[in-house]
Amino acid sequence: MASMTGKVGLIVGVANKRSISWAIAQAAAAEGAQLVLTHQGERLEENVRELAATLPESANPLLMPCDVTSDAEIDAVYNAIETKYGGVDFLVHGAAFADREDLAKPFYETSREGFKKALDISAFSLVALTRRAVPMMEARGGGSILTLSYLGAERAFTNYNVMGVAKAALESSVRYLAADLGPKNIRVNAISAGPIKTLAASGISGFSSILQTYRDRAPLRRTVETSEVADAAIFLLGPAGRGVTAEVLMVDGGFHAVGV
Ligand code: NAD
Ligand code: 0WE
Repeated sequence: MASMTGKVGLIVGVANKRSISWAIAQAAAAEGAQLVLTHQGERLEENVRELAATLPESANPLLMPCDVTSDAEIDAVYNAIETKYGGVDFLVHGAAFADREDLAKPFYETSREGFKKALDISAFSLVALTRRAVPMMEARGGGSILTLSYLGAERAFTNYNVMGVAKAALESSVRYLAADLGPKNIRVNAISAGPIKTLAASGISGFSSILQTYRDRAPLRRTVETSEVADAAIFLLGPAGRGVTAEVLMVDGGFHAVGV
C-alpha cells in the first residue's frame, strides 16, 4: 500500500511547477496523501489551482491563501483543515524570502527591517505554522514536520547574506522544535538542498556559476533535481523516517562534504 494513504498534509511554499514544495506535493500525493496547498496572495492562486488540478483524485486538495507573516491567515488555514479533514499529519514548510537588495550587497549593510523580514518569513514562520499543527497532530498520535534549508546556514556564501542567517535560525529551530515535540511523537527535520533553478533562484546574480561549481566539485558531479529532494522528503515525512528527528539531511550530491 502507498505509504501516506489516509494522511493529511499541509504544504506551504508552492509558487509554480518548479517549486521544491510542488515536487514534494506530487510525491506525497503519489503515496496516497491528501493535501492542503497554500499560496502567497492572489498573484499565485491561479498557478497553484492549475497545478492542484493535475494531482491524483485521492489528493482531494484544499487550496488556501497564506502569507506566513499573517497570524490571521495561518489561523484561517488551520480552521479550514479542521473543518475539511478534522486534522493534519504532516507539514512541509518551503517559504523563504529576503529583500532582493539584501542578496546583492555586502551582509554588513543589511538593514534592521531587511533582517527582520528575512527572519520572520524564512524562520519564524516554521514556528508559527508548527504551533497550530501541534494539537491536531497530537490528537492523531503524532506527526512529521519538514522544512527546506541551504548550506548557506553553515558557510558564508557570497550574496546569500541574511538568508544564510535566517537558515541558521531555521535549522536551530528544527532542533528546538524536535526537542519540544518528540515526546508527542511529532518529528521535525530539514532537508538542505543543493542549488536548483526555481523562482527563488531567478535573478540571483551568479546563480549559473554556483550551479557550475556544484557540477565541478560535488561528489556526484551534478546538481540535484526537485524530484530527488521530494524522494528524501517522503522518507522523512513518512513511516520510513519514524526514527529520525532533529536532523538536517543534505541532498546536495555530496557538495557539503568536500574541500579543495
Ligand atoms: P520557490 O520560489 O518556488 O518557493 C519559495 C516560496 O516561498 C514561494 O512559493 C513563495 O510564494 C514563498 N513565500 C515567500 N514569501 C512568502 C510569504 N510571506 N508567505 C508565504 N509564502 C511565501 O523556490 P524554491 O527554490 O522551491 O524554495 C523553497 C524552499 O527551498 C525555500 O525555503 C528555499 O530557501 C529552499 N531552498 C532552495 C534552494 C534552491 O536552490 N532553489 C536550495 C536549498 C533550499
Ligand atoms: O534560499 C534560496 C533563495 C531564497 C530567496 C530568493 C530570493 C530571490 C528573489 C530569498 N529571497 C529572495 N528574494 C527575492 O527578491 N536559495 C537556497 C537559492 C539561492 O539564493 C541565493 C543563492 C542560492 C543558492 C542567493 C545568493 C547566493 C546563492
